[in-house]
Amino acid sequence: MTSPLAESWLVRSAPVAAAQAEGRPLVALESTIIAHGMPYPENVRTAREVEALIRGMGAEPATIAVIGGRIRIGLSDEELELLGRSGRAAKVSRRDLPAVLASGALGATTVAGTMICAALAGIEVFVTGGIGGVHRGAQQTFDISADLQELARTSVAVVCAGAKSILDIGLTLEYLETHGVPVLGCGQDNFAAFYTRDSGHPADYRIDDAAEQARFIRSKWDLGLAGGVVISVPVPEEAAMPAQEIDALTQQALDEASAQGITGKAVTPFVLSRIKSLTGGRSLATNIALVKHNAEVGARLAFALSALSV
Ligand code: PSU
Ligand code: MN
Repeated sequence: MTSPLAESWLVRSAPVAAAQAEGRPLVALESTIIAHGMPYPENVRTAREVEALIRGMGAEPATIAVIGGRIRIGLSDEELELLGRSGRAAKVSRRDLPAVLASGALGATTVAGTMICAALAGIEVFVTGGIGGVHRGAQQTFDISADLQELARTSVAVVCAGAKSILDIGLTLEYLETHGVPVLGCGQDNFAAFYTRDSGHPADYRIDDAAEQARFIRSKWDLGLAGGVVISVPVPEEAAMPAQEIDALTQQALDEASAQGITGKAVTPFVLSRIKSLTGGRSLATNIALVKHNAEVGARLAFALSALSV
């Protein structure tokens, strides 16, 4: 149960409030992917299409952001436009949430930030593109996404296309194992690598069936084993990028980032946008396709989880 104090910082949209009152399944969506993950106007169009897809499957989408000093659960089309177009939304992870609430600034929530807000709002399933992870060279830089620590502590199921190969995927999986975060492969044995289907590393368990995924997740939480579950869904075959090409371009983008002195939370958005230019926009098409596919998997999981609750 969310405390009344926490509840006072949340504002649900009318459709989200109605869905929760009726006990219909909900799917949380992040806003950093809109504000920092994709260029305008494709970002806003994709956000709307993903919401429509979830609605079309009978679940309710809840895109999460911080606007006007409140955590907003469910956004209007105008608010999606504001986030996607303004270029001034702060990137909000666990550390940053109190800052944007206090200042009233516009905030786009990351995977970590969205997990926190979804859990506060009572939403169990969250769909995104890729999770953050342990960056290459983290042995020197200590750059490990706060998403991983959030997965360790906050009980939300995160449906994603794995993690980008801009990260050290092997170390990312090691970190998750240490913190007791299970990684489920959906549709294949291996963990997915965002633009490509196969990271070369096995997921912990392969579960294709939504009802079994739901039983897995429910048993974890029923036992009091707090923390997230990663559901890794590979990008659809026809939308995947050639692995060699993406590896080379990723290395180039990372080298440029380090040559330009780009560090900290600016690294991921910089690399994403460089890869997009270097691929002439093809990586963006891949990104859009995988998010939409994840939305379908997430909506099915939300139904399966809510079927277990009754
Ligand atoms: N990976 C993507 N697209 C994204 C992100 C990650 O493929 O837009 C965003 C997510 O919001 C994620 C954040 O939570 O980047 C991780 O940033 P960092 O590496 O700074 O923790
Ligand atoms: Mn980082």
